[in-house]
Amino acid sequence: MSLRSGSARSRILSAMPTVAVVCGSRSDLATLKGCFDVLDGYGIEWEASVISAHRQPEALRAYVAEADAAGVQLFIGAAGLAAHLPGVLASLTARPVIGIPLDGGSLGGADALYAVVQMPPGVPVATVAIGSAGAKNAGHLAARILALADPALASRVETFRADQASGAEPRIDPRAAS
Ligand code: RP5
Repeated sequence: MSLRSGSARSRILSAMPTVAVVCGSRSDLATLKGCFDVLDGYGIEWEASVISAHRQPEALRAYVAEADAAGVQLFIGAAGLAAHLPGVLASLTARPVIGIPLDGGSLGGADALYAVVQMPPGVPVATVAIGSAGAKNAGHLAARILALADPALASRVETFRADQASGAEPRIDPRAAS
Protein backbone atom coordinates (compact mmCIF):
# COMPACT_ATOMS: atom_id res chain seq x y z
CA MET A 1 0.00 0.00 0.00
CA SER A 2 1.11 3.55 -0.41
CA LEU A 3 -0.10 7.04 0.26
CA ARG A 4 0.20 9.36 -2.67
CA SER A 5 -0.50 13.05 -2.97
CA GLY A 6 -2.04 14.63 -6.04
CA SER A 7 1.30 15.65 -7.44
CA ALA A 8 2.50 13.87 -10.55
CA ARG A 9 4.59 10.79 -9.90
CA SER A 10 5.63 8.02 -12.22
CA ARG A 11 4.84 4.43 -11.34
CA ILE A 12 5.47 0.90 -12.47
CA LEU A 13 2.06 -0.11 -13.82
CA SER A 14 2.14 -3.58 -12.31
CA ALA A 15 2.51 -2.00 -8.86
CA MET A 16 -1.08 -0.73 -8.86
CA PRO A 17 -3.12 -2.39 -6.10
CA THR A 18 -6.64 -3.86 -6.27
CA VAL A 19 -8.37 -0.87 -4.68
CA ALA A 20 -7.63 2.81 -5.23
CA VAL A 21 -8.86 5.12 -2.48
CA VAL A 22 -9.03 8.79 -3.41
CA CYS A 23 -9.92 11.60 -1.02
CA GLY A 24 -10.23 15.33 -1.51
CA SER A 25 -7.93 16.57 1.24
CA ARG A 26 -5.28 15.38 3.65
CA SER A 27 -7.76 16.40 6.35
CA ASP A 28 -9.91 13.42 5.24
CA LEU A 29 -7.28 10.78 5.97
CA ALA A 30 -7.93 10.34 9.70
CA THR A 31 -11.56 9.38 9.04
CA LEU A 32 -10.44 6.92 6.37
CA LYS A 33 -8.27 4.91 8.78
CA GLY A 34 -11.19 2.58 9.47
CA CYS A 35 -11.47 1.85 5.76
CA PHE A 36 -7.75 1.13 5.47
CA ASP A 37 -7.87 -1.17 8.52
CA VAL A 38 -10.80 -3.16 7.10
CA LEU A 39 -9.11 -3.55 3.71
CA ASP A 40 -5.94 -4.69 5.48
CA GLY A 41 -7.95 -7.16 7.55
CA TYR A 42 -9.29 -8.81 4.42
CA GLY A 43 -5.85 -8.82 2.81
CA ILE A 44 -6.91 -6.47 0.01
CA GLU A 45 -4.11 -4.42 -1.54
CA TRP A 46 -4.89 -0.69 -1.66
CA GLU A 47 -3.36 2.70 -2.05
CA ALA A 48 -4.66 6.11 -1.04
CA SER A 49 -4.24 9.34 -2.96
CA VAL A 50 -5.19 12.90 -2.07
CA ILE A 51 -6.54 14.47 -5.26
CA SER A 52 -9.25 17.11 -5.10
CA ALA A 53 -11.90 16.98 -7.83
CA HIS A 54 -12.30 20.74 -7.52
CA ARG A 55 -8.73 21.88 -7.06
CA GLN A 56 -6.93 19.28 -9.21
CA PRO A 57 -9.39 18.04 -11.86
CA GLU A 58 -6.75 17.26 -14.47
CA ALA A 59 -4.62 15.34 -11.98
CA LEU A 60 -7.70 13.30 -11.02
CA ARG A 61 -8.45 12.48 -14.65
CA ALA A 62 -4.85 11.39 -15.22
CA TYR A 63 -4.80 9.25 -12.07
CA VAL A 64 -8.00 7.39 -12.96
CA ALA A 65 -6.74 6.70 -16.48
CA GLU A 66 -3.49 5.38 -15.03
CA ALA A 67 -5.28 3.24 -12.46
CA ASP A 68 -7.74 1.84 -15.00
CA ALA A 69 -4.94 0.94 -17.39
CA ALA A 70 -3.02 -0.76 -14.59
CA GLY A 71 -5.96 -2.94 -13.56
CA VAL A 72 -7.37 -1.37 -10.42
CA GLN A 73 -10.66 -3.20 -9.83
CA LEU A 74 -12.53 -0.79 -7.60
CA PHE A 75 -12.36 2.85 -6.54
CA ILE A 76 -13.34 4.35 -3.21
CA GLY A 77 -13.88 8.11 -3.20
CA ALA A 78 -14.22 10.16 -0.02
CA ALA A 79 -14.89 13.86 0.36
CA GLY A 80 -16.70 16.42 2.47
CA LEU A 81 -18.66 19.61 1.76
CA ALA A 82 -19.78 19.73 -1.92
CA ALA A 83 -18.42 16.21 -2.33
CA HIS A 84 -18.21 15.72 -6.08
CA LEU A 85 -15.13 13.49 -5.99
CA PRO A 86 -16.90 10.07 -5.96
CA GLY A 87 -19.23 11.15 -8.76
CA VAL A 88 -16.38 12.44 -10.87
CA LEU A 89 -14.56 9.14 -10.31
CA ALA A 90 -17.67 7.32 -11.58
CA SER A 91 -17.72 9.59 -14.64
CA LEU A 92 -14.12 8.67 -15.47
CA THR A 93 -14.14 4.88 -15.01
CA ALA A 94 -16.36 1.86 -15.66
CA ARG A 95 -15.08 0.15 -12.50
CA PRO A 96 -17.31 0.15 -9.39
CA VAL A 97 -17.08 3.29 -7.26
CA ILE A 98 -17.95 3.43 -3.57
CA GLY A 99 -18.54 6.93 -2.18
CA ILE A 100 -17.95 7.99 1.42
CA PRO A 101 -19.57 11.30 2.43
CA LEU A 102 -17.44 12.98 5.11
CA ASP A 103 -18.69 15.19 7.89
CA GLY A 104 -16.20 18.01 8.08
CA GLY A 105 -18.57 20.86 7.22
CA SER A 106 -21.06 22.99 9.11
CA LEU A 107 -23.95 20.83 7.81
CA GLY A 108 -22.64 17.73 9.59
CA GLY A 109 -22.08 15.74 6.42
CA ALA A 110 -25.61 16.09 5.04
CA ASP A 111 -24.17 18.27 2.29
CA ALA A 112 -21.66 15.59 1.33
CA LEU A 113 -24.27 12.81 1.62
CA TYR A 114 -26.60 14.51 -0.85
CA ALA A 115 -23.72 15.25 -3.22
CA VAL A 116 -22.49 11.65 -3.18
CA VAL A 117 -25.80 9.76 -3.19
CA GLN A 118 -27.78 11.86 -5.67
CA MET A 119 -26.05 10.73 -8.83
CA PRO A 120 -27.91 10.88 -12.14
CA PRO A 121 -28.97 7.61 -13.83
CA GLY A 122 -26.12 5.85 -15.59
CA VAL A 123 -23.34 7.15 -13.34
CA PRO A 124 -23.63 5.00 -10.19
CA VAL A 125 -21.88 5.59 -6.89
CA ALA A 126 -22.53 3.04 -4.13
CA THR A 127 -22.91 5.42 -1.21
CA VAL A 128 -22.19 4.41 2.38
CA ALA A 129 -22.93 6.19 5.65
CA ILE A 130 -21.49 9.55 6.65
CA GLY A 131 -18.07 9.59 8.31
CA SER A 132 -16.21 6.82 10.09
CA ALA A 133 -19.03 4.24 9.93
CA GLY A 134 -19.19 4.75 6.20
CA ALA A 135 -15.43 4.49 5.90
CA LYS A 136 -15.49 1.05 7.53
CA ASN A 137 -18.44 -0.07 5.43
CA ALA A 138 -16.68 1.06 2.26
CA GLY A 139 -13.99 -1.48 3.10
CA HIS A 140 -16.54 -4.21 3.82
CA LEU A 141 -18.52 -3.46 0.66
CA ALA A 142 -15.36 -3.49 -1.43
CA ALA A 143 -14.53 -6.92 0.01
CA ARG A 144 -17.99 -8.27 -0.86
CA ILE A 145 -17.77 -6.97 -4.43
CA LEU A 146 -14.26 -8.32 -4.98
CA ALA A 147 -15.23 -11.63 -3.33
CA LEU A 148 -17.53 -12.40 -6.27
CA ALA A 149 -14.42 -13.31 -8.27
CA ASP A 150 -12.16 -14.38 -5.41
CA PRO A 151 -13.20 -17.52 -3.46
CA ALA A 152 -10.51 -17.05 -0.80
CA LEU A 153 -11.70 -13.53 -0.12
CA ALA A 154 -15.31 -14.77 -0.09
CA SER A 155 -14.30 -17.20 2.63
CA ARG A 156 -12.81 -14.37 4.70
CA VAL A 157 -16.01 -12.35 4.27
CA GLU A 158 -18.04 -15.33 5.54
CA THR A 159 -15.67 -15.76 8.48
CA PHE A 160 -16.13 -12.11 9.41
CA ARG A 161 -19.92 -12.43 9.16
CA ALA A 162 -20.00 -15.59 11.27
CA ASP A 163 -17.78 -14.04 13.93
CA GLN A 164 -19.86 -10.89 13.96
CA ALA A 165 -23.05 -12.93 14.35
CA SER A 166 -21.62 -14.95 17.22
CA GLY A 167 -20.26 -11.91 18.97
CA ALA A 168 -16.76 -13.30 18.78
CA GLU A 169 -13.76 -11.17 18.02
CA PRO A 170 -13.71 -10.96 14.18
CA ARG A 171 -10.99 -13.07 12.55
CA ILE A 172 -10.28 -11.53 9.17
CA ASP A 173 -6.55 -11.95 9.07
CA PRO A 174 -5.98 -13.22 5.51
CA ARG A 175 -2.97 -15.30 6.64
CA ALA A 176 -5.30 -17.42 8.78
CA ALA A 177 -7.51 -18.24 5.79
CA SER A 178 -4.90 -19.04 3.16
C1 RP5 B 1 -13.38 18.53 0.49
O1 RP5 B 1 -13.39 19.67 1.27
C2 RP5 B 1 -12.40 17.60 1.14
O2 RP5 B 1 -12.71 16.27 0.83
C3 RP5 B 1 -12.55 17.91 2.60
O3 RP5 B 1 -13.43 16.99 3.22
C4 RP5 B 1 -13.13 19.30 2.62
C5 RP5 B 1 -12.22 20.31 3.26
O4 RP5 B 1 -10.96 20.27 2.62
P1 RP5 B 1 -9.72 21.10 3.21
O5 RP5 B 1 -10.15 22.53 3.23
O6 RP5 B 1 -9.44 20.54 4.58
O7 RP5 B 1 -8.59 20.83 2.25
O8 RP5 B 1 -13.00 18.81 -0.82
